[in-house]
Amino acid sequence: MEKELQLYDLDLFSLGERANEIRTQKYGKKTYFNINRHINPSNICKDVCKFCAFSAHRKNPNPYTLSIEECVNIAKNAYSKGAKEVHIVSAHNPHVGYDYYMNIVKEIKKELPDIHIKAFTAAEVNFLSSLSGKSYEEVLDDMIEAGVDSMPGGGAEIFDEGVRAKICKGKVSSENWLKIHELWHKRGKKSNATMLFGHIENRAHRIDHMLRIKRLQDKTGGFNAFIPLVYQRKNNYLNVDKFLTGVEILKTIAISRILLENVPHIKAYWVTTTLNLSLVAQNYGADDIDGTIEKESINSAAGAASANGLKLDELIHLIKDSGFIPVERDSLYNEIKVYK
Ligand code: V47
Repeated sequence: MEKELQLYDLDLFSLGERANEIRTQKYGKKTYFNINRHINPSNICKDVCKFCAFSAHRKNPNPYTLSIEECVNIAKNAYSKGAKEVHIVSAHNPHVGYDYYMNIVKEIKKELPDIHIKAFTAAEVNFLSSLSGKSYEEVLDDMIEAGVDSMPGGGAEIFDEGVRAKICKGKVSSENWLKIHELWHKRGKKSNATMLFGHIENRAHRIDHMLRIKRLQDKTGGFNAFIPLVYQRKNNYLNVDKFLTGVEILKTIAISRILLENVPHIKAYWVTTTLNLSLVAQNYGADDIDGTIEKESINSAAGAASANGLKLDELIHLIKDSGFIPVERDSLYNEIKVYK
């Protein structure tokens, strides 16, 4: 751990060089994105994560729960405009019942058998397990039967138990987050892994987080992408008065590329990294900047400029202009179209 931590002592350019070498070896100048649509079915949550501005509470006093029909219509509309993936993440709403979650997936799959459904973080799996009394295994099997194709990487936050107790007490434990992904991978399915950074954690916590992902990946090989999420500061209860510099963000992305050579992709999620910095991050190990999204509610509630997604033309043009080759991918990173 000490050795890995010392990577932060290197200057940004040396780190970037090492990370870029790995990125270039794997993908050359290609940068991946997809045409996707986020659906956040409800913002009513039984959990109280201090960093969250999305859940309905004093600072976001507009509770909502979409009907299953509304979710299906959103998916149909996105599909008609070219979306290949819906990314479904909800708050942990204890009032709608287990079947509500599964039926959203079932109904979307029934209407749109070709769309890839990336749904339910390990935090939701943990919530659905305690809501229903079912084991993690049973919930995951139900998800597969309903039509979930892959799992998003949310809910990981930061694995260090001390920090976790301060920022999201009561949410899925780090051990169980990892266990749920391991069970998912054992079913032959893929998922992503996130890390929320730039709040009260320190560099050692980030390294510890990455190494826990690396160890599980060595065992299962089931992670497609690692996504370092930059903490957004608005409208929440986490009082942070020191924020990350662009250099620290780029260093963290570069270190993740270096340490996680066994994870295929590093995603500089433009929503939290900002668009400009994610374009720069292409030179610091990142080979993916997520997608068009269309509507984003979780991070934009906390200040990110992502509420209305990003236009496809703009995304392509920005990647090209920064010297990289935009590649539209599907959710499992098969190439759909290379924009030369
Ligand atoms: O788990 C919540 C994070 C995540 C804040 O798998 C915040 O492809 C920053 O996981 N500042 C949900 N982040 C989003 C997510 C995700 C996004 C894009 C792609 C994928 C993928 C996954 O958003 C939550 C939490 O860690 N989050 N509040 C905040 N204030």
